[in-house]
Amino acid sequence: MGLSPSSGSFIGEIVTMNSRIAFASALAVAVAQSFAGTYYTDRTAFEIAAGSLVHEGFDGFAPGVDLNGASVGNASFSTYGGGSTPLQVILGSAGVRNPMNPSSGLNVLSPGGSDPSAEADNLLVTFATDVQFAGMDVVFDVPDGASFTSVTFLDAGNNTLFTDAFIPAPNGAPGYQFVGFGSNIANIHSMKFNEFDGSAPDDNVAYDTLSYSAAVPEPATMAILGMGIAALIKRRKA
Ligand SMILES: [Ca+2]
Ligand SMILES: [Ca+2]
Ligand SMILES: [Ca+2]
Repeated sequence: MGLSPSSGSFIGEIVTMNSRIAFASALAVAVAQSFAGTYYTDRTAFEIAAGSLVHEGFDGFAPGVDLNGASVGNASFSTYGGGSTPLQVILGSAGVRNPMNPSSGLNVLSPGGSDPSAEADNLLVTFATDVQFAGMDVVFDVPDGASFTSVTFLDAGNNTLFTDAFIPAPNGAPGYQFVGFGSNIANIHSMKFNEFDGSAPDDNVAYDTLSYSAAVPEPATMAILGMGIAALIKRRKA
């Protein structure tokens, strides 16, 4: 192409158009990624990928405490859709029909407490500040390989990020199963467990050792931290 006075602006147009296309495709990628991530059924792999995590194992509460509607740190707990109440902290050894094996300490969180007839063990965990990684152990009182429990991870707009209609169920020891999700961005707002076996009498499930991403410092805090580090480097050089 010959270089005429107009060619410069023509190239300029192309550059502008290309950057517009690049911007548009970057947006498309961002949208696609907001619904992408990794599902984990192995706690070790989840913890390695997640890095800094907060854990809540319900072991600091006295057995009998009802956490329905309660907030603990960044997480709040409730039942939904006719789930059993109270959402009670119980000793794993007390169990429901059978003793349950906690994945941490002595306690688990049991919808319906130790009442064997309170079987709709639905749990909703909501985060005040959205997190990138969230997971929990589901504890079965009859670890016979039957699941009938789903888990769904949702964003703040109630869009499903990931769902597993039948989480893997343990068959024997340790009697609990980890499920977790690592999103590409910090957009996990809630984690819903639905225990839906209609047969009666039916298994009860409880929950233990919630793990979620620790708070990321705010940009302003990061800037202040950055300034502090810069000042330290300057001092060292002086
Ligand atoms: Ca525990
Ligand atoms: Ca049940
Ligand atoms: Ca129950």
